[in-house]
Amino acid sequence: MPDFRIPPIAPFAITFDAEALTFDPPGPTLTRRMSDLDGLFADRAAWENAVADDDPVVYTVVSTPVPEIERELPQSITTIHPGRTGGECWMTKGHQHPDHQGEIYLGLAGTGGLLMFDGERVEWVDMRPGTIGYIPPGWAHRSVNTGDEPYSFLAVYPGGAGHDYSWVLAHGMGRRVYRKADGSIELRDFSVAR
Ligand code: PAN
Ligand code: ZN
Repeated sequence: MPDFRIPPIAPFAITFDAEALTFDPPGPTLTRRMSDLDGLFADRAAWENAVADDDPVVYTVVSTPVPEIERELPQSITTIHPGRTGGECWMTKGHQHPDHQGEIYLGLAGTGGLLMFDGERVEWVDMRPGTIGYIPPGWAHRSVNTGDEPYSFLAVYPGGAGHDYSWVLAHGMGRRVYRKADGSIELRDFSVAR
C-alpha cells in the first residue's frame, strides 16, 4: 500500500435501499429547519412567519460512515421537502468547497434543480430520477425542490474539500428560484426582490 498522510479506511460494502433512501451501515444524519436558513430567502417577513409558525424541516441529509477527510469519497442523500417561502422554492443552504474540487449528484426521487454559481456565471440543471448533475471545481452549488413531492438525490464528494457556507451568504447564488401560480419555474436575478 502506498504511504498516505491519513491512511484510507478499509474497503466495505454499503447497502443502499432505493425505496427508503437509506444507507446501511448508516452514518451521520443532519436536519435543517427553516430557522437554519437565516438570510437565504428574499422575503424575510415570510421566512420569519414560517419560523414562528412551526419552524418546519426543510431538508435532511443522511450519510454513509465514510469520513470527510482528504482522499476519501463520502456519500450522502439529501431530501428537500416541497414548499415555498414568499414564492421561493425550498432549497438547501448552498456552499462552496474551499478546496476547489468537483462533485456529482444523482437524482433519486421527485423533481428539482441544481443551481451553480462561480461568482459570475450561473448554471441550472433540471434534476429528476436518473439525472447526473456534475458540479465542476469552483462552482458554489444549491439544490432546489421545484415539485410537489420530496426531492431526493445522492451526492458523492471529495472528503477533504470542506464546506464554506459564508461564501453563499456573501455572494449569493446568482439566481433565485420561484414557482409561479401556473406551476412553472422562474429563475430571477438574485438582486431583484420579489
Ligand atoms: C451535499 C450537500 C447537501 C446539503 O451533500 O451538503 O445537499 O446542502 P448544504 O450543505 O448546502 O446545506 C453536497 O453538496 N456536499 O458537498
Ligand atoms: Zn458540495
